[in-house]
Amino acid sequence: TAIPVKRALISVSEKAGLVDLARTLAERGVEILSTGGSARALREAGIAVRDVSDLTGHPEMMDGRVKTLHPKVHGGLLALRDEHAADIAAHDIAPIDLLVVNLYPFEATVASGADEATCIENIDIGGPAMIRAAAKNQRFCCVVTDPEDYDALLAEMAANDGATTLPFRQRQSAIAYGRTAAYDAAVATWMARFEEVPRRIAAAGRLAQPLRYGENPHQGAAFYTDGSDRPGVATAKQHQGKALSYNNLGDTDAAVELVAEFDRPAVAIIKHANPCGVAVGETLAAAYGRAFDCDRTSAFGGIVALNGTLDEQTARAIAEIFTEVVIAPDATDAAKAVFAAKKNLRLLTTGTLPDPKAPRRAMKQVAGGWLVQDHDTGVLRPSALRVVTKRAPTDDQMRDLLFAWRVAKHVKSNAIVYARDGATVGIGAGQMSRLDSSRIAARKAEDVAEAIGLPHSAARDSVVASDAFFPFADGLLAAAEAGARAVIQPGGSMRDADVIAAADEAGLAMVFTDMRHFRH
Ligand code: 93A
Repeated sequence: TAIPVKRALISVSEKAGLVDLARTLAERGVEILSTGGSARALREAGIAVRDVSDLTGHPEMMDGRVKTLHPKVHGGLLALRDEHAADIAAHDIAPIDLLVVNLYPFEATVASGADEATCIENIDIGGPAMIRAAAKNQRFCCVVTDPEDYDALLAEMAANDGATTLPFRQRQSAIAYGRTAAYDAAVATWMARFEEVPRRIAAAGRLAQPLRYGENPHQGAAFYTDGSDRPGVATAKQHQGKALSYNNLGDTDAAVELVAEFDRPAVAIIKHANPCGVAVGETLAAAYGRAFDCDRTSAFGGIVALNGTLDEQTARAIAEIFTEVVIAPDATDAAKAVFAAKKNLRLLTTGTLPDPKAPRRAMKQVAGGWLVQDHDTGVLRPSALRVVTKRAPTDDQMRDLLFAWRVAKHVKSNAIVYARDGATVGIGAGQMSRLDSSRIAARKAEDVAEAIGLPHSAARDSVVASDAFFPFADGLLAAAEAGARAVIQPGGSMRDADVIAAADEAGLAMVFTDMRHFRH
C-alpha cells in the first residue's frame, strides 16, 4: 500500500513553507506541477516546475476562475492505477500521487470586512474539487491542505523511501474533508447573512486546541475557532502560565464580554461564569480595588478582565491574591514583569475588545439538535428609559442604574445587581426565584460592609437592577429593605401596577427598560 510520490500538484494560496517543501520534493526527484502564482514563487526560488496549463493544454482563464478544472487534472487525481489502466493509457493521463492545496482565504477575507465582490471572488472552486478528488482516491493519492502538515508529510516520505503509506493517506483524507466541509460551512453562513432565520445552518470550525478535559475530568473536550478572527478569547495571545482549561476559557470569555460594555476603565472578576465583582473608576487600579471589595472571598481563584492596558499598579494589586487568568487588551512591560514571578497565573492580551453590538449567532446544543439565536447585542439607549414612579432617579442614581443594568446582562438569570458609585456591592445570580436572588444579593452587600468596615449594609443608598421584570412586589420590597433607592427593570409583568405602587410606597425611583436580559 506504499505509493511512491513521483508526481505532485501544488496549488496554494498560503505560500508559507511552500519553497522548502517543494525543494525537498524536487530533491527526491518528484515532478512538480503547479498553478500560476504558486509556479511563479517556485521558479523564483529556482525550483523546476511544470505549469498545469502545459499539462492540460489549456490556458488558465477567467482571471483564474478556471485553471485546474480539467479532465487531465481530475483524471490524474481520481484514477485507480489498476482498474483504470486502460483509461489512463487511452486518455494519456499522468497519475498524480500527491496534492498540496490550500484554499483561497475566504474566511479571512470576510473577517477583514471586504466588499461582496471580493468575498465572492475568494470562494475557491477548483481547490476544493481537487482536494475532494484526491481524498476520495486515498488508495493512491495523498492530500495535504495545511502548511502545518508539511513537516509530517516530509517525515512520512523520509521514513518510507519517498512513499506515503495508507494510514497516513487516510489521516490526510479525513483532514482534507474536514477542511472542505468547514470551508463550505463558512460560505453557507456568509451567503445566509441576509436571512433573519436561516433555513439551513452550517457550523464551521477548526480545532484550535485539544483540552485536557471538559467541565469535569471524566469529560473529553476540545476548543474550536470559527475563523471569524473576532477579538476575544479565541484570538488572545497568552504570555505565560499553563494551558487554559475548558472552564477557564468559558469564564474568560464571560469576563471579556462584560468589560467590553464600558467606555470608562472597567474591571470584572468572574467565578463560575458569573461576575462576583465589577467596577468602573478613574483608573483600572481603582476599579480593580472596588471590584475586589464586592466579594473578596469569591474573588480568590477568579478570572479578571480589564478593558484597558494592564499597568504595574493594577498588576501588583491583582497579584496579591491567587488569580487564575488576567485578560486585557494589552499589558505594559512593567505589569508583565510583576506577573512573571507568578508561574501559575495566565496573562492574555486581546489587542482590541470585542464589539458588544457586533451581530453573531449563538448556538446551544440540546439532545438531537441545536438551538440557534442571535447573540444578545441589546444595548440600552438612556433615552428609551421610562420613569414609572412618582420619584425620578437623581443623575447619580441614573448613572449607577445604567451601570448595574449592563452588569446584569452578564449575570445568569435570575439576576439581581446592587450597585453604588460605579461598583457592584451585591450580586445574586442563577437562582430559580427572583426573590432568592434579591435576598442573596442583599446578604452579599452585608458581607461587603463587614469586609470593608462599614457600619451598615453596602446596599444602603444603592440602586438595583433586575434582568427581567419583578413578577410580584416581594423581590422589589426585599431590595428596598436592603437599602436600594432606585430600581431598573424591564417591566411588562401582569402586576406592574402593584409593583409600581409598592415602589411609590417605599419611596423608590423606578425606570423600565422595555428590554430583558435573560442569560442561561
Ligand atoms: O478560481 S478557482 O476556483 N479555479 C480553479 O480552477 C482553481 N484551481 C486551483 N481556484 C483554483 N485554485 C486555487 O488557486 C487553489 O485552491 C489555490 O488556493 C490557488 C492557488 O493559485 P496560484 O497558484 O495561482 O496562487
